Amino acid sequence: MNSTANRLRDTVREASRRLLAMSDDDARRRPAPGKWSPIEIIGHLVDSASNNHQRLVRGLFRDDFVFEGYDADGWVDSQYYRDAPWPDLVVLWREFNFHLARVVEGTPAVELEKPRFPHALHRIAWQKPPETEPITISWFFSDYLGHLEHHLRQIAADLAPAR
Ligand code: NI
Repeated sequence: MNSTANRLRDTVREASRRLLAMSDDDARRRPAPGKWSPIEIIGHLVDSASNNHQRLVRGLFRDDFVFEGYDADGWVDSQYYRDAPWPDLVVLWREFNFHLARVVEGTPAVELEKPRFPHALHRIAWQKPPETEPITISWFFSDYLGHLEHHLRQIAADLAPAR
């Protein structure tokens, strides 16, 4: 599990360097009408970090893993991420993820690998596992990282010069 925590830390450290070098205009530009700008994507990733932080820590105190989802678009709109100070939001996102990496690193392997059932990850995870089989926090955290990497690729692709 340390490898996933390390990968999260490396990914976020590297990405935040690139994001902090991005101009304010680029950060706020929507690639197409109705699509998120980079600042809205990072806002969505702050929502992902905060929701999954709750699931991660609460999950340690119980045998199941049934948690509510959230309306990603509604959350991004209602918090006015588009008007947030860009460097501050990037730093919030970076530090929140460094905290998550520390939490997972400090959690005993037996807790990370313990089968948890029932779960809601067939509804709320990024790559949805079967409803009928137990999940582990280790799997959940890898899925969290996969979702984060997916959105960083999205920012890079949106910024790439038009072909
Ligand atoms: Ni997403």
